[in-house]
Amino acid sequence: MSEQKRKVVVVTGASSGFGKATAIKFAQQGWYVIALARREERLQELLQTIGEEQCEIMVFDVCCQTHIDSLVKRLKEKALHVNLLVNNAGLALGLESADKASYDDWETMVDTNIKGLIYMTRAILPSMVEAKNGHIINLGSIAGTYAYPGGNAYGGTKAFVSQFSLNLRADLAGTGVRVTNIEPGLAETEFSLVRFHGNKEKADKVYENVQALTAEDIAESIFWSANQPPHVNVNRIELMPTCQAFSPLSITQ
Ligand code: NDP
Ligand code: 8X3
Repeated sequence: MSEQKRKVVVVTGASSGFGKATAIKFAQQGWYVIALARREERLQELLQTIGEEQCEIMVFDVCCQTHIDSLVKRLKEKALHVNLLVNNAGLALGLESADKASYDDWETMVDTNIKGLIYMTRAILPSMVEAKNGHIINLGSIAGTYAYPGGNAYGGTKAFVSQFSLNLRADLAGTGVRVTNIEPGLAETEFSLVRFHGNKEKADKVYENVQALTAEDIAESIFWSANQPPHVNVNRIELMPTCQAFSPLSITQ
């Protein structure tokens, strides 16, 4: 069977968490997976798990235009049409209040969560529009809707993802290309380990004694969105663990 007889999904940030679970889920369901991330060892492990028949990997930084260009070149050379792009790579760094936050952390979040996501989208979209077939699924967050102390720039990047997703819908009306924003709440992945710059004790505390969402829960919602009939566009899915809810608005004197 030629690769294109199977649907093709590109997953950014496939080396852990949601991206890894999504790559596995789609491969199990017969899709051909192109898995991208910076950590090669993790990608090799994923390749072993899924199998080379079903998956290819690429060491890839969404902030690097050369990497994006070489992906597009590789797709063209292999005559692969991308049916689905999952813009999942992203991160939160730090939880300090805005007056104490690190400039470097803010810059990395903007570069990855915003610029990486829009440049990936820009690179893949023309082939989808031409084929009148495609789907962009972005990973937003509840942090893009609900503010919390220390969320500052991270929440801002995810609000961008939410609005960018809606604006893509406006541009793509009539093309057959679909756009979905998945907006999860607390989910146990490497997210907190990254947010706290590798402090495992601090990261583990976030998930202590609570039943957070799992990476597989999110992969399931991505898979469900992608498998609606072509006339159905899921604009957004917001999901939280049952243990999480909204805090009251604060009033200080
Ligand atoms: P993880 O830290 O487990 O996974 C993040 C993935 O992104 C890793 O595979 C990492 O791979 C990749 N990544 C980070 N920076 C880059 C980059 N510059 N280029 C390519 N890949 C990159 O976290 P999650 O799975 O939880 O997060 C996935 C997405 O979901 C993020 O966008 C996050 O903001 C969002 N999210 C997470 C929530 C949570 O509570 N966990 C809730 C809501 C949204 P590598 O380091 O190998 O490059
Ligand atoms: C991650 C969810 O609530 O930790 O995007 O910001 S939260």
